Amino acid sequence: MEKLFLLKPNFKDANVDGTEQLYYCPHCAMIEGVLSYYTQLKDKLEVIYIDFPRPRHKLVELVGEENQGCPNLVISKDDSVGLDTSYFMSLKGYLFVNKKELIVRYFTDKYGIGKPHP
Ligand SMILES: N[C@@H](CCC(=O)N[C@@H](CS)C(=O)NCC(=O)O)C(=O)O
Repeated sequence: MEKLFLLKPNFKDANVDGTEQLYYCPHCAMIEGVLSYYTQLKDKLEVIYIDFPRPRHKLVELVGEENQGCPNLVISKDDSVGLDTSYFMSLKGYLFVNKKELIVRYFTDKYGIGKPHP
């Protein structure tokens, strides 16, 4: 099953301002919006919420330290038989993509959901 990693909201980031300001990841929020529009995706994907601080261990185990940006969709080659996955990166037998535009492209190709209006 495809694993979709999203950051939990309400994190602090000392690298931005060193204060108590809380943040959410706007890229993950966009994916959350798509999941709420197309609720059938929630039955198809394993959605895994992880904490903001790096290293993000569950993700690093799959795709390595340098690829832990979120949102991140990790799939196996079996998940994508017959689909164009040329825009995925490949590591340790997994395919992954960590750009929101490409994650929703996969959802459209595989599950037939709508596309972002141009
Ligand atoms: N181009 C990516 C940007 C995603 C992004 O910058 N995510 C941040 C969190 S808001 C992140 O995980 N950055 C890398 C890191 O913190 O290690 C997208 O469109 O999805």
